[in-house]
Amino acid sequence: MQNNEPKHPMEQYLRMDRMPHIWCSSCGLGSVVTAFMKGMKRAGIDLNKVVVVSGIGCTGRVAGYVKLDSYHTTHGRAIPFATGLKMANRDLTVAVISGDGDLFAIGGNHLIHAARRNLDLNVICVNNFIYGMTGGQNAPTTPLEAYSSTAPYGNYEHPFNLVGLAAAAGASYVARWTALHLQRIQDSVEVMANKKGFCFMEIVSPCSTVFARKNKGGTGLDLLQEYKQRAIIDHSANPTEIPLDMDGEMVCGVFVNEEKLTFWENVQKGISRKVKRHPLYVEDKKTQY
Ligand SMILES: Cc1ncc(C[n+]2csc(CCOP(=O)(O)OP(=O)(O)O)c2C)c(N)n1
Ligand code: SF4
Repeated sequence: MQNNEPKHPMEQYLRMDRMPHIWCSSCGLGSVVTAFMKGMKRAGIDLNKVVVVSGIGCTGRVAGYVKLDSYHTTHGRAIPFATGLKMANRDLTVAVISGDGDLFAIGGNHLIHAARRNLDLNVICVNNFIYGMTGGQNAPTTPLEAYSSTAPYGNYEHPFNLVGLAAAAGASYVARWTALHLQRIQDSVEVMANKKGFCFMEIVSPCSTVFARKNKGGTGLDLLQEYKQRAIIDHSANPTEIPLDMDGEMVCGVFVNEEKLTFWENVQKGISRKVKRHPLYVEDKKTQY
């Protein structure tokens, strides 16, 4: 008998046995996952060799939902975990997808050093300006004067500018989009998947349940519409000069896209200078040191 049940359009990319997911309605995370999976597919790489690593938080659930090898690691430790994976098996494409709190608060030190070393990782930070999963506490990205459950009079702290920080720390690729720039996100995922070195993408995404509610932002869709109005694309912008606040422009684009030796290439270069029979030395005919 023919089965006329409608198929989920993302069925081939998601672990359907985990559905329904736990994300709130009109949260931006679903769109981010769709764009990520489509971008990876378009990148033309073997999806059996793609691994997703997440830390803890609402964004951290991505690792559980994508139909790829994936690891849901401890809070803040997605990057060290991903580093180990990539070092142990350089054939893998390793993508870290995690929240702004996970990557820039508890995990902040790991992120800047991974960028400094130019580790071969693709890091996607979903920035919803708050700690979503734990009830809306301040994150290091919460804009000045925004309300959170730990800032009932408005936030007094200057937030990190994520793209500025990643670029200043040495990332080879740095982009920022909102969760409405779905084609742009796919393009960036495709580029990052095929690019060597530390690639970083910030995706500004609505948290309908805590950030929107505490800041009278309406639904997630209302927030997305607001972000769309505020977003401008300027690839030539200096990433260190485009912080995000509560009502100014959201400058989006690809701000850094350069070639430089990765950590592994520097290891090879160092070893080849010393001894070519070292167990870690792998002759690479394309790269002459
Ligand atoms: C060591 C440790 N400290 C604190 C927590 C509690 N905790 C869970 S998720 C989270 C923050 C999540 O925020 P973010 O990374 O921005 O993710 P979101 O939920 O907003 O996507 C915190 C502090 C934890 N799980 N482990
Ligand atoms: S709490 Fe916020 S970030 Fe978490 S699932 Fe709900 S809307 Fe999304």
